[in-house]
Amino acid sequence: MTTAAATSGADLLQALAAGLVSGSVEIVDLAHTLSPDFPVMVLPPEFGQCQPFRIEEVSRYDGRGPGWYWNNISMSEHAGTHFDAPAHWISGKNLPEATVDAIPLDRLARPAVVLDFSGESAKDEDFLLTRAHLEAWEAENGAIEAGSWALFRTGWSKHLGTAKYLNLREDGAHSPGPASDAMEFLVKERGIVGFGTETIGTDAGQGSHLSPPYPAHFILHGNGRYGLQCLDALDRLPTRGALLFAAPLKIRHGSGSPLRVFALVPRAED
Ligand code: 23J
Ligand code: MN
Repeated sequence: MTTAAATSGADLLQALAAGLVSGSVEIVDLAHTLSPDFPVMVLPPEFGQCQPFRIEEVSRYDGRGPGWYWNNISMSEHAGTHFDAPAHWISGKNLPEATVDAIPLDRLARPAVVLDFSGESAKDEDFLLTRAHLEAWEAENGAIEAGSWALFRTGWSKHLGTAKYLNLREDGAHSPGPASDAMEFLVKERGIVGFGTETIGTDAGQGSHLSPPYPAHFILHGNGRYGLQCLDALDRLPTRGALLFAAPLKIRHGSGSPLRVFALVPRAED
């Protein structure tokens, strides 16, 4: 067996293509379906609000267009399963290549490491992932590789369609997310390319009360890293070994975008 480093780009691509055709490499869809009833982030009323997905039929093989079907759509850049670029946050506003149209292409296909904290999140809806949790995780699973996506598995995607997804109460939303020491560790010491969550934001529902407020947004984007939110099917990914494709729309000066994010995984052995 040759190692990847000794294998030419042509051979690697040919092997991957063969795996896709034979089915030994499978594709897992990590995006939810965009629809007008997909929930969006709700901010305190003094702030501008993000608009949900809207769709309006232009014609459907009828008087408005006898031979064709098409729709007009509109939405927030942060509706549905979506990508956050560094310029989304004030901490990233002066960074180069900070908007979705300027993201270096090598970032669009990267390995993923799945951090499974679904058990903890089921017990505590405000579960905060800390550096200590990550160190314990690494002691069991090995170090998180530089250049990877860290995907925070909480089981939250199964709450979509219920009130528990946003879990809004008088005092705001309640959903799991990272503490600032976890984000500092992942970004500065592990060099992740980004952090992905099943919840409506990369931050905890109560993330505005942390220091800094919204630590995932502040630390990721202030360091030129990316966010993915409202991911689906993280329970179908291996802890390591998935190759994640996350290509946001090329919106001029865009802060983020809905996207069809998916992962290549080895077919489960039977
Ligand atoms: C704006 C303000 C606060 C947050 C967010 C957006 C998001 O989570 C988002 O979708 O990026 S927390
Ligand atoms: Mn967002």
